[in-house]
Formats: sequence, structure tokens, C-alpha cells
Amino acid sequence: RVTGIALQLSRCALTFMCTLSSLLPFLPELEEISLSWNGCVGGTLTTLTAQLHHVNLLKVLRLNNCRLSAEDVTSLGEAFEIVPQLEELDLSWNSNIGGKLSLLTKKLRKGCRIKLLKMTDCNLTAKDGESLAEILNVLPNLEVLDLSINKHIGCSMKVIAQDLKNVPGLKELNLHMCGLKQDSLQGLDTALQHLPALRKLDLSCNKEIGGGFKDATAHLVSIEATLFSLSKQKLLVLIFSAEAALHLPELEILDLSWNKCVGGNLKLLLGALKLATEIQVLRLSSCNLVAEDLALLTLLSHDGHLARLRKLDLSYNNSISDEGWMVFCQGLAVFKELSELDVSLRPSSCRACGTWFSELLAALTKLPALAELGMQRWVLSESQRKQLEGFNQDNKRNIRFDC
Ligand SMILES: *[C@@H]1O[C@H](CO)[C@@H](O)[C@H](O)[C@H]1NC(C)=O
Ligand SMILES: CC(=O)N[C@H]1CO[C@H](CO)[C@@H](O)[C@@H]1O
Repeated sequence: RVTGIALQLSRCALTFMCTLSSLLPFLPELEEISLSWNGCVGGTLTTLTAQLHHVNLLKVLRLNNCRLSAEDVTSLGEAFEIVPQLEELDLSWNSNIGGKLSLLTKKLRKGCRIKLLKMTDCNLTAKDGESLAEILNVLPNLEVLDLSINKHIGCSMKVIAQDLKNVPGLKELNLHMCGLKQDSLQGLDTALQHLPALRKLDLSCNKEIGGGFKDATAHLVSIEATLFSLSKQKLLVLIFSAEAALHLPELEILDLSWNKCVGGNLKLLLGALKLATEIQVLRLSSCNLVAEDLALLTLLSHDGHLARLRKLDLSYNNSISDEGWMVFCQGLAVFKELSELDVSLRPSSCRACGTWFSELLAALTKLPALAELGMQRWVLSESQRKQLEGFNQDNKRNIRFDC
């Protein structure tokens, strides 16, 4: 019983595609075809799609980086009716799809069961974005939509956002590096209230949207995100400003790394961090944090918040003073469940480790779950190095020190 095929083709793609296609009549239970990373598939897909009616139980079709041509895309569109069970379609890294998505989408009919649609780095245009928006209403089961690394699609995000209400089961939306602008975000902001199932929203590397959410913070109240990565953006901390009566009870991972504006402003997140009782991973790498921000974290934990925190990433924050580290290390033992801590300095820098080092080691003895400590580019004195080397043995621990 064959249910899946994954092939790495040689250069004689056409011969292989013909052979593969001629096999399909004998594989009626086939559920998965994966031809990814075979550039030579491009231009020959029709040989395959012509035989797809033999495998109408097909659920997964992966065609990443296959140099699909316009003709291939058209034939794929026509195949949708033939494989009505299709749930997963991955077309990532086919830059020729850009500008031609309508060839695919215009064939989609109501009742399509697609749950996962990935089109990373397909050179999609604003027009493609509109084509996509038009078909969202025939994809009621959609759970994952990945449009990352399509820098020109941002212009159509407003239109896409309007139609996102047709996919209420959406769990993951990846808009990493999509050239989003402030105005496109406003539409998205409204859409979020129609997406109660959304768990993961990636808006990273969209430099121009800084602050774009600030007018509509209230709508974000309905998101229960487990991963909300908002890296490299300005002022998005405003999303979490307390006035918004924020409600993020299921938030497990909060990644605000590379948001310089967080530094000195962590207090704006206070309300969110208090409400996010499930938070387990907090990443604040390269945020220009200052002593006051660290003190706030310890204070929160001391008051019974952040009780489930397992990973805390404070790396690349050279801006924190020795006094700041001292206060942090003195209070560190309150993070009872912490298993990973990173206080590394940024690459190409180095700094002598202050007297807070002894406080750090003292805190480690009170953190039974701690397994990894990142301390890159801190320069230890001879005696500090000895203490560190002996720590595991002296305390019957097995912490991995990354120095
Ligand atoms: C992307 O599409 C534009 C036209 O919209 C075209 O000029 C460009 O060459 C394409 N890039 C790639 C990598 O195919
Ligand atoms: C990425 C990074 O290291 N950011 C800042 C950390 O702190 C130093 C010292 O204040 C700043 O110069 C960096 O820009």
C-alpha cells in the first residue's frame, strides 16, 4: 500500500515525470506527492496533472522550488477539481508564479479542503494578492497561510485583510518580509477580530510598519497568540500598552527581539506581561534594554507573574550597566522554572564581567531547572573562570555554560 511519493529527479525530468505519471493508475491510495527541489519539474507538470484523476485521495502536494512555469500553474489550477481531498499545497520558491497566481486561483471552486497553503518567496505581486483575496471565501478550512518573502504583496494586504474574515479557522499567518506598510496593517488590525483561532502571527522584517497598529490596539485583544514575533519593528510595543485592557491569556512565546524601542520602555508591556500568565519564552535580544527594564522583569516575577517562564533571552543588550546586571542577578532566583538564560554580549564586543558574577552563581544554585546559560563575550577573571569551572561539580549540577 503506497500512500506517499517523494522523488529526487535527475536531469531527464520528462522521462521521470512520464514514468511517475504512468505509475499513478496503480497507486489509487496515494495521499502525498513531494517533488520539491527538482528544478527540472518545471515545464513538465502537465504530464503529472493529466494522471491525477487516478489518485483522487491525494492530500498533500509539495512542489517547492520546481521552477514551475505558467503552463504548470494553469495545469495545477485545473487539477484542483480532480483531487478534491487536497489539504496541503506548498508552492514555495517558484518565482515564476509571481504575476500569474490567477491562473491557479480562478479554477478553485467552493468546497475546496485546503488547510495549508504556502507560497514563500514566489515573487507575488499586488495583483496576485488580489487573486488570493478573491478565493479566500472558497477555502473555509484554511489553517495556515504562508506568504513570507513576497516583498511586493504588501500593497494588496488591505484587500487580503478584508477577506480574511472568510477563513475564521486560520491558525498561522506568516507575513514575514512582505513589504507591509502602515495602511496595510490597519486592514489587518480589523481582520484580527475575525480570526479567533489565530495562534501564530509573524510580521517580522517589515520595517515600514512601525507604529502601524497603534490606532487599533483594542482589536488585538481577541488574539490568543502562542508566538507573536514582531522583530525589527519600531514602536510596536504600543500594541501592548495597558490602556488597551489587553487580554493574552494563552500567550506562550513573546519575541520582541531587535525592537530597539523596547529599551527603557518595558514598562509599557507591564499590563501584557501580567496578563500573559502562560508565558514561557520571552525574547528581548538586542532591544537596547536598560537596568530599569531588567529590574521590572524581576519585580514582576517577585509579584507572582511570569511564573512559568522557562527561557529568557537578554542577549545583545550591551546597553545594560553593571549595576543593572547586579540588581538582576540578585533577584534572579525568583524565576523558579527558568531553564535557559542568555546574557551574551553582541558579537565583536567584549566586556569584563563585574562583581555581579558571584550573585549570578549564587542565584544559579537556587534555580534547579536551569540547564543553559549563555555568557558569550563576557571576559572572566582567572578566579571567576575557576568558580565557573568548578560550579557543576561543587553543586552537583549539569549546567551548560556557553562562554
Ligand atoms: C519578479 O517579478 C518581476 C516582475 O513583476 C520581474 O521583473 C522579476 O524578474 C521577477 N524576479 C524573479 C526572481 O523572478
Ligand atoms: C544590538 C545592540 O547591541 N544594541 C545596543 C546595545 O547596547 C550598546 C551600548 O549601549 C548599543 O550601542 C547598541 O546599539
